Order: sequence, then structure tokens, then C-alpha cells
Amino acid sequence: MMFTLLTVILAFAALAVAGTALSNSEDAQAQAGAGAGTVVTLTEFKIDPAMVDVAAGGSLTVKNAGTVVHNLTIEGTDLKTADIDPGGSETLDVSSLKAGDYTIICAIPGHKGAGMQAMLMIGIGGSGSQAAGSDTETAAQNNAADAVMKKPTDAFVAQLTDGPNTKGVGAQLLAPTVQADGTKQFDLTAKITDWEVEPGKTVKAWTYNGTVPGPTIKVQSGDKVRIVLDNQLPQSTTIHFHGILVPNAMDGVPDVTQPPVRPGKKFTYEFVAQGPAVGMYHSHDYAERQVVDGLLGAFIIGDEPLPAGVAVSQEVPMVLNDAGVIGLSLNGKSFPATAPTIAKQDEWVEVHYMNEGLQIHPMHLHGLPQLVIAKDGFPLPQPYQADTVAVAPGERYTVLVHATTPGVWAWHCHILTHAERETGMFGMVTAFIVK
Ligand SMILES: [Cu+2]
Repeated sequence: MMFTLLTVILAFAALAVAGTALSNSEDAQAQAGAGAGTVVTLTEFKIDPAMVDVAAGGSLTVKNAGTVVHNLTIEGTDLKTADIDPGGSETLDVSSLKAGDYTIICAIPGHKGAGMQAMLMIGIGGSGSQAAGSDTETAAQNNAADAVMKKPTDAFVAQLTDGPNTKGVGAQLLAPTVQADGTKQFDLTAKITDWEVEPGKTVKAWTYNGTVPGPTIKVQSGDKVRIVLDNQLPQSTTIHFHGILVPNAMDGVPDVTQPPVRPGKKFTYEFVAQGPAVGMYHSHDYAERQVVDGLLGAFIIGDEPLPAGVAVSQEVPMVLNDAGVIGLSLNGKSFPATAPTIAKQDEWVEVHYMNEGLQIHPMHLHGLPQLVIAKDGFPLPQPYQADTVAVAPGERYTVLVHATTPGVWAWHCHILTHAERETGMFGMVTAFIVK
């Protein structure tokens, strides 16, 4: 497996090197054309080059390489050089010209008719008029910026060989303590925990059992479920089972269905699981801070019906967040700390997008269509394909991804400021890797 991944990575590296070589040679060409001004040469009876390309704000260096006097005149404007003696040259400032095409001629009688006519194209900006050296500077700045942008991507890729680049993994399946009567009991301790969102960025997260997201709870339809909440936070809290059918008294809304669970106190939630369901559990007290700061997790009952002939090799809850101390993240991590999903060719992967944030996130997967099979855990009678699935706060979408085409496929929120900043990719970015 590592060999395959390494091959893919090396292929990327080779591409990057090839790209650099290409851009270097382009830089060299651009550099050769730069100077105090674009050079135009006058001879009998020709203007060279026949098409003169100048960026807006530029100037021309007009050289008379002929044996008689010539000048350069831009038709339809007041711009022209003085008459230039053989061997002489003049600079013609054309910065007053708007972008567009102009005809340039030698206005010495008879010379235009003899062939001294060419086209002048003023572009919409660029490097043509810049002083020598600025192209090199621009390229150097760009190369430096590219190197900065590359760092998080390298750190993400390094996880494939070196393991996670941050401490702590959320959304891990929590095994129940099964009671004598068959009740599946899950103990959740709400507490403040240091949480490394991205390499070097550790925050005071509000967690269930010390991770963001909290542990994933999965039960079967008909299971008797007991959740024991132990509030070790400095503030009251409750748990609401979002998208899960429970008796009203178990709905977790403070002062409506129960008193708030005060610091140091416990509360027990009990209900019979009704599925299939793709839900979330989260705080419903001071929720606008407690949830986005980390009091969130996946709660799944049973399995969504699958299309005929499809078997799923892995089930991936992907909790989206964008606020609080956690910020823009997938399963409590910001790129490059996000975990890639790795599948063998031809496997099917089931993904549950769950938006616990405050904004909508259009989740875009490159290369592999997403088959949407359920909305908020309700099976769709007519599954549909999409490459971008917009997930609003509170929504869950269940999609199947068929790992058909090998490669490292970028997978990210398509609100671009949720995925990239001046220092490169961050936030809601990960990859789907097909081996
Ligand atoms: Cu987003």
C-alpha cells in the first residue's frame, strides 16, 4: 500500500519539478523581452516587429537602423517621435494610450506606402514597461509564496507515512457498557480539554470524553439506549439528540423538557432507538458557544438502505464546523491535520456529512461522484449523483463514493475562504485516496 502511495506522491513531485522547469524557461523568455521599453527597429522600408506588443503604461524604444531619416507615428493619435537620424534612437512614451490596437507608420512621405507600417497592441497591463530586473523579482516573490503554500500540503501528505501530525482523534466508535437487561449504556463526560486543531494550534475545547467530535455512538434499531451525561464543565449543559426520535422528556432542551444539568451534576437520557437514523448529539444549552467549541458528536442508528449490489467497506462520519475555538474544520481538525479517507479501488465508502457549524458548506469531491442516498438520515427514494453537496447547519447528507479511479482526490468545502488562505490550504480540506 505504501509503495502505491509513494508512487503517487513521487508522480506528484515529478509533476511539480516539471512545472517549475517550464515556468523557469517561460520566465527567461519574458526576461529577454524586457528592457527600458519595447524595441522597435526602423529600416528601409520596414518596421520590425510587424506586431508590437506593449503593456498599458509602457513605452517604445525606437531605433533607426536604416540609412535614411525615419520616424515613428501612431496613427489617430498625437504620438510620434521626432525624425530620427540613421543610427539614432528615441523613446516614445505610449502610457497615454488605452488598451487596444493601433497602426504605427513612418510619416516621412512615401515611407508608409513603401512598407513602413505595423501594428501596435497596447495590453491591459503586465510587465512590458517595468524596469529591468522586476520580472526576476516578481518570479522570486512568486516562488517564495509557492514554497509557503506547499508547506501545509507537504505536512498533510507526510501523514500517510508518518501518521497524524496532531494529537487526538475524534469521532471514534464508543463501545457501550451492556446492562443485564440488554440496555446499551454510553457514559459521556463533558469537560474542557486541550485540543490540537492543526499542528501547533492547541485550544481549550469543550468536549465529550476529551475529543472533538465526541465519540461516535452507533446502535441498532430497537436497542434500549442509556446515555449518562456527567457535567464537568464550569457551566450548565444538556444533550439534545438531533435527528433522533426520543420521548419528549429526553429531548434535552433546558427549561423546556428538563432543568439544565449544572456543573458537577449528572443526567441520564433513556430511549429506544428507532432507525435507520443519521443524527448528531450536541449541547442544547449555551449552544451557540458550547457546540462549536466542541460539544458535538455523531449518533447513528442502524444502516441506510443501499442500492442493489453495493456493499460498504467503511462508514465515515464527517462533522463540519466553522466557529468557536475549533473553527473551520472536518472532524475537529483543520488541514493539514485532517485525516484522509483511504479506499482500495472498487470499494464503496459511506460518508455522513453533519454540519454542526454556523454556515453552509458545499462539500466538493474531485474525480469521484457522490451518490446521495439519504437526507437527514431519511433514505431517498431516488438517490442522485452530485460532485458538490451543500450542507446547511443542522443538516446531514449520506453519500456513497465508489472508489473507481486511483489517485489522491482533493475533497473540500467549496467556499474557497474555508479551504485556503495566504499561507496555503487550511480548514475544510482533506483528500479521498484511491489505491
Ligand atoms: Cu465551508
